[in-house]
Amino acid sequence: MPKSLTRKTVYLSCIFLSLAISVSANEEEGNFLDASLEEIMRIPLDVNAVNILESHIHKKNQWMVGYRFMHMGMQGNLSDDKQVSNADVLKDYRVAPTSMTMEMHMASLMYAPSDDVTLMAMLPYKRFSMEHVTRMGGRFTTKSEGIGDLTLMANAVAFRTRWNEHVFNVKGGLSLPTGSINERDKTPASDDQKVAYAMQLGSGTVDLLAGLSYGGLTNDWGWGAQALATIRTGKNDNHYRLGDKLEGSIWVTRIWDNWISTSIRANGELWEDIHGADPEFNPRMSPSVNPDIRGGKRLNMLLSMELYAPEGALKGQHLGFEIGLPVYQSLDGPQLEADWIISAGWQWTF
Ligand SMILES: [Cu+2]
Repeated sequence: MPKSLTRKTVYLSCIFLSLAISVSANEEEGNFLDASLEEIMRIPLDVNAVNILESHIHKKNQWMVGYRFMHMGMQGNLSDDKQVSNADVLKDYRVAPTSMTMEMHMASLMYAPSDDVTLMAMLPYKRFSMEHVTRMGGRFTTKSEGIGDLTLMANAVAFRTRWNEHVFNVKGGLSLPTGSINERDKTPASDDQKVAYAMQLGSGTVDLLAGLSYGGLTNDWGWGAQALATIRTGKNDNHYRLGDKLEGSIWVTRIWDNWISTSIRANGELWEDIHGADPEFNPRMSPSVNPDIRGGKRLNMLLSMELYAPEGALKGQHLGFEIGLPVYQSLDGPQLEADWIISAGWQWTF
């Protein structure tokens, strides 16, 4: 036999063998032809699902439950892209925020009534801690924690290729004001002081969400882009409305095997100042309660890894890890600047 023919025979036997294995593995499901083809094509619609939650879709009648933990550290103040010292902040304000941590536990639930529509609900539990220094040199910390705003969203496929090598979807939804906007804590000025805008757990308003995602996929690579806008409506019970927000991401994923992928992602965020003001705040007390200097923009670079259980008892489970650093920020300030962000998540699709 010529060499090339031998090679072809070997290839063909390999393909046949793997087909046979996947067919026998999927025998119970009855739908073995679809399932085995799918495995060959490896159509992980949710290849980056843990780290970019809103972008993916599910197959008809699939459910997904998920949990994600996020931690963001902020230290020092920026005004535009320039650092501002505490002493400089204290020339204009009686209190300067010096650092802040934000932790979020996010529960998510997804269901696809059809191959073209995926519904999702997300509920965060947030915990904030902010350190301050006063003009007199005193230091104090304020904290808040609790349930944030409930998000309901639908992803609708606008365009897809047969094997989902390219999927383009549009999304819309609502954020409902289930999070408190009346969080309070002890400060040197009062035993019962409302905490800053950024430490309140919700927006207090009904917010509209609208966005687009595109995802592309081969056996070894994934890539995609997403844009998501948050449009706030009306004013909340405390007479203000948080600024509208626009977020965008682009990413490239290397699929190393059917159980592991790694990604690099650029994520841009743009958010406006607060409209109106909570009358309880004196905006000259601290920049964190001055509604006119809360806007900003930021570009983050993030590295992530996702692990999948393609079969066995853990089939359908995902784990994801992501670490990110801001590479550019420009803030209406003085405003605390982000230093780093990490997250870890789990998902189970069934
Ligand atoms: Cu999902």
